[in-house]
Amino acid sequence: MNVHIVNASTSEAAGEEARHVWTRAEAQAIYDLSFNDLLFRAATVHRRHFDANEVQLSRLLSIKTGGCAEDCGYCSQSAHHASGLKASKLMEVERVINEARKAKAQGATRYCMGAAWRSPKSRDMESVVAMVEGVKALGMETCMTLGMLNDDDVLKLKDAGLDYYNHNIDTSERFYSSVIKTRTFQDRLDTLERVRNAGMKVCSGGIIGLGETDEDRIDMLVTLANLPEPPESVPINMLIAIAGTPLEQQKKVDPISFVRVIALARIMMPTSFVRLSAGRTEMSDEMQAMCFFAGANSIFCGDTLLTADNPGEDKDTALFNRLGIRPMALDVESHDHDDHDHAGESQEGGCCSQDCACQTATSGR
Ligand code: SAM
Ligand code: DTB
Ligand code: SF4
Repeated sequence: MNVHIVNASTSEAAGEEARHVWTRAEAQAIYDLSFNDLLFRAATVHRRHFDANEVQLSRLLSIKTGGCAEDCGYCSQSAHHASGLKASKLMEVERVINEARKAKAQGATRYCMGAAWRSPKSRDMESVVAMVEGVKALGMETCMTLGMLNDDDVLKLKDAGLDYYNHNIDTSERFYSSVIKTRTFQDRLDTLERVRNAGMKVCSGGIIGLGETDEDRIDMLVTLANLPEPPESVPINMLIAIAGTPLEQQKKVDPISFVRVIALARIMMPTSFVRLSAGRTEMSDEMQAMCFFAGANSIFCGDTLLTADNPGEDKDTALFNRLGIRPMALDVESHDHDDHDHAGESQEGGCCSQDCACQTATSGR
């Protein structure tokens, strides 16, 4: 097996360990481990960097719904598909801030605002900037997903104080054009590079269940993990098969394979938040529990994603109580996770000390 180590300049500057560059063969070998070995390894990595009993809560809002010029095969909001969704204009700034206030009261620490655009128009940027500023003033982290950005857009968002920009690569480069024809995989990477160069945090992941192979799933994670800096946030969505879209008849994802993807993401991007994103209404409590064990440590809370259903507060509270999981507080989330070295891999899943939350977490039952 070929193992390449690079000294990424940012790591050198910070005096950190050299960054590992993943090969497909290495990633595939981990993905193919016996399920128990894979989960044990992923959980061990997870505990090194995070409290394994805490999950970060993000809340989504569609600030501009439907009528999108792009043809993403999975999306209810594309004007190319007959999903029956009614298109709406950009939401008023005050309404967005009020919705964010409610989300904060329900425990969300990050507010993610999404627009069904190929890219924002310059006339929209004033409102978008006001939304970022207003939500930040509530003391929440901000995230936006507006499609492709130019240099001017990224500067405006950065100046407004935007914390994260979400822009998913969705699948492997090879499979990308089978799902989306109106833009390229490289277009996505170009926007991610602009966001990163402007100094914002990157949120980028993909969708499982588009008809891709295991190799496509692994290649998607290799691309993300090998970015000059890996995304701080990695959403893994399970396809919500929406009537009227080309993917409405896709067969359901095998839960065990889905958990394998989460585990591999955790192992390859140890300090990133791995978000168990779309598709949770179709997942059993047991499947979600396995995802959390494998290293997922963020979810979208609330009863709606952008246009599709999400489990909602009552179900998630019950799930967290069954599992003894706590919502992550904002200050914990933003601390440097490398400093809190939970169980070292050599300790084979044990924990750092008796006082650590890994030892003291109580069941919510
Ligand atoms: N228009 C922007 C863009 O494409 O970047 C932002 C919104 S878009 C809805 C954000 C992401 O949601 C997509 O990249 C995709 O990964 C995910 N998504 C959209 N529809 C989905 C579906 N039906 N099932 C699962 N994930 C979905
Ligand atoms: C992401 O990866 N998933 C979220 C967020 N980023 C923007 C969106 C999920 C959308 C699910 C389908 C819908 O609600 O329309
Ligand atoms: Fe438009 Fe985003 Fe939906 Fe693609 S995923 S059709 S870009 S809203």
